[in-house]
Amino acid sequence: MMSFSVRLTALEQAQQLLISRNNERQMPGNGIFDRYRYPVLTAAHAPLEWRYDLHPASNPYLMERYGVNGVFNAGAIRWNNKYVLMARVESVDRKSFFALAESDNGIDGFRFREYPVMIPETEDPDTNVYDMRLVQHEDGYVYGLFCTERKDPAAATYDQSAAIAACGIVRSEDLERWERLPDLETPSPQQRNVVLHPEFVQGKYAFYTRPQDGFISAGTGGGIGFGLCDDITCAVIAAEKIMDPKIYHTVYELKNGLGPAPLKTPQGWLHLAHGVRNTAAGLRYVLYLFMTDLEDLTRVIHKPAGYFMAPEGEERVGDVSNVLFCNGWIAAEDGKVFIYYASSDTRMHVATSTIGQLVDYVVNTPADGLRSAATVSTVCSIIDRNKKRQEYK
Ligand code: M1P
Repeated sequence: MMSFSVRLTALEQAQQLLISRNNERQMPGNGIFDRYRYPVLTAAHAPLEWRYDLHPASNPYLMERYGVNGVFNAGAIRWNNKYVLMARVESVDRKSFFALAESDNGIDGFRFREYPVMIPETEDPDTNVYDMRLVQHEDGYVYGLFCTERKDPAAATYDQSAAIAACGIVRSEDLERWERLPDLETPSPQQRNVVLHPEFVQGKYAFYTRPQDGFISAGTGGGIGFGLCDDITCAVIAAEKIMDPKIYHTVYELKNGLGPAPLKTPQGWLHLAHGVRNTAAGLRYVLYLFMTDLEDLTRVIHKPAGYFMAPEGEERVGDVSNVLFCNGWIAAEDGKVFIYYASSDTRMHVATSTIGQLVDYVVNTPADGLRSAATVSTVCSIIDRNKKRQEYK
């Protein structure tokens, strides 16, 4: 049995090695984005001070007292020259909470702040909170929209899993102190994946929503919705318009949901979303991109076929396997885009691209023809063009 101090030194050294490890871009990539070798945040990045009682008298075995199960689904923002992630930290007790981690270069060196984020509660306490989208709004505040989950009060006593998902809202001017606003009200019985648009639209706050009938099933909720509200301090959306619907035999056939807030480009608003399909092995979550009109935010003007990013290698395995989920990206001033995505509800990764590459991908990738024959026709036209290139060599 290692002594307390030897064990503590070993734990500290292992964590220091993990945090200071340089990340490596994986070449040659697909020309659209680059993946990196190592996750940027994992359960092992959680400070030892959160997980261990570091007093030899009360914890002579230096046991982990309150472990972290996973770190994933992080919101992202550039703040004071740092790349900042608002991570979903899931404790061993299954409760998620938020914690900020920051890095100087956005691809490695992420380190958690000393304490998790204190989120004030409404009169109806949250059982579980997760998946915050951070948005610097033109009103001057940074908003955090997240899912607040509570037990379904209508559930029978035997049913201890029925829950209600709603959109919680906090705002801050310094990322330290957070003011809780009332939860968003919409016509849908439940909401998840709600995102605040960064600009006013017709003088109102604009939200991307994801209406859903049940806690897991989107049901009659038709896809990604859009709605306006006058006052974010008691946010009510009277009408939602579905702007990106679920569609049969696509990667977003079962449900979808917007990821981070869209990025403004000269060609349109660039959106990143997740799409879900069912398989014999369970649900499969992939990421896709689309673009909406700069004037009519609900008009999709470009939408490439299929997925932009799907789970690969070790990303495929975790607490909820075969899942990629993204609710944070950062566009730097030089046009570089840092896409922070989680794999299998377990860990956080980064992929990098540029606004130029992402716009080219969205504008020039053929749309989904929705039938095998259309896919064959698209592939043949690509081959035909490539043959001509060889003839004119
Ligand atoms: O487990 C995959 C994801 O499932 C939910 O997303 P959605 O509501 O789109 O199905 C969320 O619980 C999300 O946190 C989770 O990553």
